[in-house]
Amino acid sequence: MSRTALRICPLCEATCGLTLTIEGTRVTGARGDRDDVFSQGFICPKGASFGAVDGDPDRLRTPLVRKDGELREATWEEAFDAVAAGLRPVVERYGPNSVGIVLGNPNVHTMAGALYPPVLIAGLRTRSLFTASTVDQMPKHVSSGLLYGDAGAIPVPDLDHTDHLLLIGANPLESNGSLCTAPDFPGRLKALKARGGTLTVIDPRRTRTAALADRHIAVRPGTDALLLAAMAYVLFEEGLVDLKGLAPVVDGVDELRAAVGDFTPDSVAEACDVEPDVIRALARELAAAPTAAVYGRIGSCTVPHGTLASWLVDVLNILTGNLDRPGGALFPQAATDRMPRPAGPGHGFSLGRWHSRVSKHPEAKGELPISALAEEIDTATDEGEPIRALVVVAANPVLSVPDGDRLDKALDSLDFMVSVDPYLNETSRHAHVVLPPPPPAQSPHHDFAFNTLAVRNQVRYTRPAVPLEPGRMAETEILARLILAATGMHGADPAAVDAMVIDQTLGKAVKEPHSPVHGRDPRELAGLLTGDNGPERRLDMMLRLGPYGDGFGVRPDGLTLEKLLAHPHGIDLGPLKSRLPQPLKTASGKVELLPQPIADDLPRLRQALRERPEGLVLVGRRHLRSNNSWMHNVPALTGGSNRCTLHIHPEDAKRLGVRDGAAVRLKGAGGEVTAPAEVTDGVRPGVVSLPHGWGHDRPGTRLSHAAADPGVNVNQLLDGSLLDPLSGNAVLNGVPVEVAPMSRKAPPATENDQQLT
Ligand SMILES: Nc1nc2c(c(=O)[nH]1)N[C@H]1C(S)=C(S)[C@@H](COP(=O)(O)OP(=O)(O)OC[C@H]3O[C@@H](n4cnc5c(=O)[nH]c(N)nc54)[C@H](O)[C@@H]3O)O[C@H]1N2
Ligand SMILES: Nc1nc2c(c(=O)[nH]1)N[C@H]1C(S)=C(S)[C@@H](COP(=O)(O)OP(=O)(O)OC[C@H]3O[C@@H](n4cnc5c(=O)[nH]c(N)nc54)[C@H](O)[C@@H]3O)O[C@H]1N2
Ligand code: SF4
Ligand SMILES: [Mo]
Repeated sequence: MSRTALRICPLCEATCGLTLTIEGTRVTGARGDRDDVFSQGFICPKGASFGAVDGDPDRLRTPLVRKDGELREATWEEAFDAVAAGLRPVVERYGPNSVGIVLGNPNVHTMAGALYPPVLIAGLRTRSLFTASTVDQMPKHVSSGLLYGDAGAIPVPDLDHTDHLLLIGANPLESNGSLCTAPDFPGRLKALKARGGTLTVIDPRRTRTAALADRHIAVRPGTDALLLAAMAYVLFEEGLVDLKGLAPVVDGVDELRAAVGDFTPDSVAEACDVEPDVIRALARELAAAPTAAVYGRIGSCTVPHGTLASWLVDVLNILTGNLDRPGGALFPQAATDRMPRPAGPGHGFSLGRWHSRVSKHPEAKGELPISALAEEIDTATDEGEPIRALVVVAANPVLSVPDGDRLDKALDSLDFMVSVDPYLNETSRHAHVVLPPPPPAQSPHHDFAFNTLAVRNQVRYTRPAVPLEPGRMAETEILARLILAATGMHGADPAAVDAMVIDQTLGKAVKEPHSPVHGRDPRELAGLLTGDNGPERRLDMMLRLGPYGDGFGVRPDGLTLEKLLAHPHGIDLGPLKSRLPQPLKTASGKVELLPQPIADDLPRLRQALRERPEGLVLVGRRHLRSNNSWMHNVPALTGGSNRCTLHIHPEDAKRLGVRDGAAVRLKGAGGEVTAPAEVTDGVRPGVVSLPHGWGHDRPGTRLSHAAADPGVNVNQLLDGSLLDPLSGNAVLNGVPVEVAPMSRKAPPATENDQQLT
């Protein structure tokens, strides 16, 4: 007998509602939930394979603990004993910074990952925090921090209402969108065109997204900041700047005009490889559109000027009056956001409050660059202790971060490492303890992070679709116990962690004059919380304190967990609305258009006007049926186009003697890899593309399918030294590489060829 259950899909940022078919405790099917208030039935091939992802036989079922050098199955009790015994002596002997925390991408796709890591970081008081953000969107956090005073205030393009979308370095037809949560992103782009809107795509590859566009600009990788600066220049020069309603909340327009004065279309054209007339047209189209949104993603962030490019994306939205208005780029308001305080000056955003020990990288948003993780472990310095123990939650940095080989060795040298991971993979194989979370069908779901980035305000919660299998532990409980073990409270009741957070949060809320619970008794409020367990009570608390909440009875028709449970397909909270000046937390209480750290970084951009790559440069790409490094073990999702091949333009292939399908050798600053060539004019000349997340051929893993077709690790071509200095974000795109055919009988090299010697 089969039944169905609802589950929000955790496999990408689109957060589609799924209807799962369940036989016994096995998920045998998944289709889009037509009644979902946000996704309305949309599903992609990854979501359709939810059952296969969930039921992967290689998922770990019990904890593993290293004994006599080998990882062996153990009980939960043994595992947490080992965690406490491994971490505490390191903290006590060498101090909190000697314990590193590494948080990977799936933390934004689990409730546990949203609710517990902040408690772990605060409890350990370590500054050695590294996350996937510094191989991803840290430049956007920094630009938002500087512009708006809040690193979390990220404007989202109003996809469903805009007349013109300028999309930079993103390929939502494969990725399904990022920092812009939108189920059926492809359908929304088609709807934009159907209502007479226009789409412009800037990408060195002619992606499936670019193929939809009215205009595709195959920019030279790494030069978007120059291109966007020149667009800002044109807006000023041609008198197209029109802040509209934003004028009273924006500071620094004149300073900005002076700062972009050098970036004329003629001066950037050669570096970007885009004609000056085209740059002018881009600026004019943006200004002329009734409404428009500029949106940049991975290709605009993971480059040497990532923060400047991210800043310029918002600058263009502001100069054309498109920030914070329907059809432009808006700040979402999620149900679990804190109750907005009244508008007014805030504390602003600081960078570099501390620095990494070895290379002195400035912190950003409390994090150090994950590219520096290996050196923080393997390099001794006069001041401070190296990292000797590591807590890794949902991360596979050996594949996802530059120079995995070095990190591989560094991890081996640690006194202690614990991984919270469902797989024994390239990273967790180094752990002394592996704590496996249950598969997604056995976990509850709410999108704390993605609802703050969604193109429509809405709220949904799904309880576990399948009960926990015997011997399993919820990931929320795993992380709560891990916090206790790491902070010297091993053995205490994990519910104490939630109770402490609830106490602190309510205690603060009753003191805030703008809170609906101002002046009330926190214990009385705690007693009103509903939910089956700590995480649910915390969700209830956040909903009730939040902008749509019932305020613990103040607004009886407001949101509570009970109300949400009564709406299993979610509750629509309406389209995005204008919110400025309320979200601003800058010291001036205004949008600070030309913040000092940005102004200080512009000379570096001016230098880039003269830079031209001599040889080929590498960019990445994503495939629809994949997700970073961890979905290559599911047979239903591999094969076909989802393969680790090197895309190379026919002209480059011909010049280098590279044949379609033949093996080519790539060499970069961090090492060499070999991959089959796919000759295609889908990449522009001068650029080659290799996807990331591959290289599943290391020993000691348990990834039977992935190991059979391992691919190669593109990040081995990088040595981790290339960073965007403001954000510490890794440069993953536009990196110089040498390419040569493997066959001996390559045509004779000419002087201009990038042959390997
Ligand atoms: N060259 C290059 N490198 C890149 C990128 C690129 O574009 N080019 N992209 C970068 C980006 S954007 C990102 S976000 C990073 C991602 O890099 P990571 O954050 O390292 O993410 P993944 O590689 O997806 O690895 C996720 C890990 O979480 C585990 N996992 C899966 N589900 C769960 C769960 O429910 N709970 C727990 N605890 N663990 C789980 C998986 O088994 C895996 O070990 O990679 C970056 N690396
Ligand atoms: N199927 C699938 N979906 C995913 C993921 C996945 O691995 N697979 N990962 C998820 C994650 S963690 C993230 S962060 C998002 C990322 O979502 P997206 O940002 O949409 O990611 P990509 O598909 O890598 O698109 C980046 C594009 O930037 C282009 N590019 C490279 N360099 C430059 C440059 O210098 N300038 C410009 N203008 N473009 C450049 C690349 O050619 C590529 O087409 O996707 C998420 N969704
Ligand atoms: S688009 Fe993303 S969230 Fe939607 S079904 Fe596919 S993987 Fe899941
Ligand atoms: Mo990402």
